[in-house]
Amino acid sequence: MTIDLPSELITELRKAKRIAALTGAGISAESKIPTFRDAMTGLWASFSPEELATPEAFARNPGMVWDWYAFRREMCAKAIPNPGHVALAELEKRVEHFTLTTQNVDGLHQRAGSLRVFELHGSIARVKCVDTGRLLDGEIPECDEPPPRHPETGGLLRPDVVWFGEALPVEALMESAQAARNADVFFTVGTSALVYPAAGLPIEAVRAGATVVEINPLETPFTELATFSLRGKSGEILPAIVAALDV
Ligand code: BV8
Repeated sequence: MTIDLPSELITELRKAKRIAALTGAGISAESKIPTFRDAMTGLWASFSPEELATPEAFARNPGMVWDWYAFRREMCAKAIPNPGHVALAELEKRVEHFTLTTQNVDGLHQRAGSLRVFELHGSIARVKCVDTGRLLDGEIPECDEPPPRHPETGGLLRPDVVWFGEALPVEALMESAQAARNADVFFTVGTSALVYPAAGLPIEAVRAGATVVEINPLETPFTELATFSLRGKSGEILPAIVAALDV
C-alpha cells in the first residue's frame, strides 16, 4: 500500500520541536474495537452512546450500563495495539516534545509504548465507587446482581470514565490545551470531532498557528480547518509518516 504524503508535511515534521496529537475511537478501529458510534450492537443496539454513557442511565439501570462496560472492557483487554498506535509511540521518540491526548478509554496507546498520554475520558480498565469516587484496588468482586459493590465503601461500582455531562479531568485537559497551543504540528486522528471539549483542541492548535493534520477515512466538521486532511486509515497513514521521516 503506497501512501501519498504531502512533501511539505514531512518538511514541517522534520523541523518540528513540539508535536501534539488528539486521537479518537477511529485509531482503535483497526484493533477491532468498534468506534464509539459503531459500538452499539447486540443488547445495546437500540441505544445511542449518548444515552448509555451518562450518570442518568447508570442511576436508571445500573446493571445494564455495567454490563455494557463489562462487555467493552473484555473487548479492550483482548485488543492488540495496531500500527497506528505503534507509529505514534515511535513519533514520540523522534521529537523533543510530544504530547498524546486520547478520547479513548481502551489503554492501547500505553500498551503500544506511548509514555506521555493524557486520557481525557478516563479508562475502562479502572472502576470506582459511584458515591465516593474511590477507585477499586485489585480484582472486580464477584456478585449475583451487577454492578458489584466497592468492598470498602459499599457503594455500587461504575467505570472510571467521563460520561456525558461530567467534567473532564482538569490536569489532563489543561496539559492537552497547552500542548495544542504550543504545538508546531498537531495531529487529529480517528475522531469525528463532535464531542467537546476534546474537539476544541484542534481548533486551539489552528488558532495558535500550528500545522494541523487530520487523519480520517471520512471528512469531519474539522476537515476544512486542517492544513492537511489525509483521507485514509490511521493504521496505514501514521506508519507511512514515520517511515518518511526515517528516509
Ligand atoms: C462536559 C467516555 C461539562 C465514555 C466519552 C461544548 C462544550 C462542552 C461540552 C459540550 C459542548 N457541547 C456539547 C457538550 C456536551 C457533551 C458533548 O460534547 N456532546 C456531543 C455529543 C455534542 N460533552 C460532554 O458532556 C463532556 N463533558 O462538557 O462537561 C461540565 C463541566 C463542569 C462540570 C460538569 C460538566 C464529556 C464528554 C465525554 C463523554 N465520554 N467517552 C465511554 O467511552 O463510554 S465520549 C466518546 O465519544 C468516546 O470517548 C469517543 O472517543 C468520543 C468521541 O467520539 P470519537 O472518538 O470521535 O469516535 P466516533 O465514533 O465519534 O468517530 C470515530 C471516527 O473515526 C470517525 O470520524 C471515523 O470516520 C474515524 N475512523 C474510523 N475508522 C478509522 C477512522 N479514523 C482513522 N483510521 C481508521 N481506521
